[in-house]
Amino acid sequence: MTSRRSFIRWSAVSAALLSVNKSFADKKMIPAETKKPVVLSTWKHGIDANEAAWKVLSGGGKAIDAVEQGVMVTEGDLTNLSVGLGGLPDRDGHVTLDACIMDEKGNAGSVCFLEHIKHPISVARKVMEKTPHIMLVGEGALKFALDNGFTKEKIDRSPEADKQWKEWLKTAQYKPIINFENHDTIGMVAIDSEGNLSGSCTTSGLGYKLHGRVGDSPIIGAGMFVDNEVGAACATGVGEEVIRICGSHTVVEMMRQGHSPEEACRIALERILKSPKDLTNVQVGFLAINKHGETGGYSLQKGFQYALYSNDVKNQLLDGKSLK
Ligand code: SD4
Repeated sequence: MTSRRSFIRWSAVSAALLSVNKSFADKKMIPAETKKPVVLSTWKHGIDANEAAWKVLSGGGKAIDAVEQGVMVTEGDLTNLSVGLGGLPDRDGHVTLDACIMDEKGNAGSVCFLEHIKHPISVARKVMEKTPHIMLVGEGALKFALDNGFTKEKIDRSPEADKQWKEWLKTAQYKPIINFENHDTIGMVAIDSEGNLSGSCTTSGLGYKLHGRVGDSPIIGAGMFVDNEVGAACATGVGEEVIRICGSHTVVEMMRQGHSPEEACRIALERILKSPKDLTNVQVGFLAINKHGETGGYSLQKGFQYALYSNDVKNQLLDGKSLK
């Protein structure tokens, strides 16, 4: 039988535990209500992508459909030099595409080093839905795409990408450009009206990369990550630096610890900055959304922009804060 003294002792312990829990909840600063739906995506091209995503979300559609249909707009734009078949080639002249997608249940699909396919994000979704795997690469990814009804596009390089590559070949210097014409990889994260989160990311990768190089964008946890209990994040910039710290996963884990989306992005970038490498000319940007529909973006260098669409903010291009 519990004596009065031990009852009092246990009551004191429980009260202390409750107050720890309370301070954790306070730290999370849980807002009274969740903002939904919300979608945000990287760079200026995010504006058009958000429009397509919003059509899905505002009609009560699912976040996973919104993030696929959103980035398909960017993939389909042949004038875009950093996403889809219009992207800059590797140094041997091949346009090789990387993409990944993840839903609220933790299902994920990814393709890397894929050529001649207009919508790698949709191939990634098929990998997620039709196979027991997460990533398919190169020839295997192409075969899977063709077997599943995708068409092999004839185009090797867009006219502009071809022109720029031939110009580049004259010096063949490898120097990533910090904010590539202000539009780069597209990463997108969204919360739908049911409060479910999803994310997508698609890119032609760094221009003039080595043949076979794959960046962060198709890697679940690096280029993009979703945890439906906590939040979602995506990345843009020099993929090697993002992979080194499992960037998007790190951002989500920081949100789990109670940090706001913006703080979470900043903390992940500070981790990148600890690298002994010279990061003077390296750009990395993160976007994040939490379970309450709060959002944030942050980058290493100035110049990172992202597009945000919610009921309050009707598709605006915002300047992310930066460490430098
Ligand atoms: C990559 N993160 O392949 C992508 C490309 C990108 O700025 O975002 N470039 O590393």
